[in-house]
Amino acid sequence: MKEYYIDSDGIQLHAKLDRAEGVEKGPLCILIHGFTGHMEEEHIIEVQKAMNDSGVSVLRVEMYGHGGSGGTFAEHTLYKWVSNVFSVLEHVKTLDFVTDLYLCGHSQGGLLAMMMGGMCPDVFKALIPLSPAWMIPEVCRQGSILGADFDPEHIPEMVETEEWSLSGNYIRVAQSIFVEPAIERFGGPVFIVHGDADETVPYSYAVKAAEKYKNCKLVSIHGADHCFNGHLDELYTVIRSWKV
Ligand code: FER
Repeated sequence: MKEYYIDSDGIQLHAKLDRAEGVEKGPLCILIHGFTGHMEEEHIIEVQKAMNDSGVSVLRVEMYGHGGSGGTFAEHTLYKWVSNVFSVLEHVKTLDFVTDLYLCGHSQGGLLAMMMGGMCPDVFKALIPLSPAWMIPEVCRQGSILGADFDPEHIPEMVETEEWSLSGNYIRVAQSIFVEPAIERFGGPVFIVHGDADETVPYSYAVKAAEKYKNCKLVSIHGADHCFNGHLDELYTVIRSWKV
């Protein structure tokens, strides 16, 4: 494992690269955590291990305001995360072992993967959204996120719960995002993994996304929650058996 920082317009993004053993040249999967998440979460590590064991190298990167990266949580937005991924892509160009590129993200990271797929349909060979939170733009337009309610037409300075506080700019950005056009623009293989007992992001969104993508396989993990707690072995098996 190599640990380092990737510059993203002056913000240092914390990254860890785990090469697949015995693979001189091969695919790389960029792996991104969710909202309030980081790269050492059990489900993220499980996916990294499964990918590595499948011969896929993995670059875990923590996005703006998360984990060991620069920026504050309160000031993060999906546009900042989009810029972060562009910076990661510049960095990846310097890795000479990389053949194909995959993008995998959990939850808000899964939404990000779906957005990036629409912007860079020729860059990513495949997308792997895990419990993708692609209802975030919709719920922000309606005036609620993760139990915090607000007036969607008069967005407050800050949105707060007991666990976190977030600039209203997060909401403004999210409200401007429409995921369907991004879904339409990506014709490559998409592999969605979602627990059917997820109470954070309803499983029905995975079904809806799978219907909209041209080339999507959806695997549900029965009884699994948003972070696949207690179902990590199944998550491993599902990722391990995935073939592009
Ligand atoms: C929301 C539902 C889910 C939300 C964020 C998420 C900010 C993302 C969760 C995750 O990334 O794990 O309403 O609003």
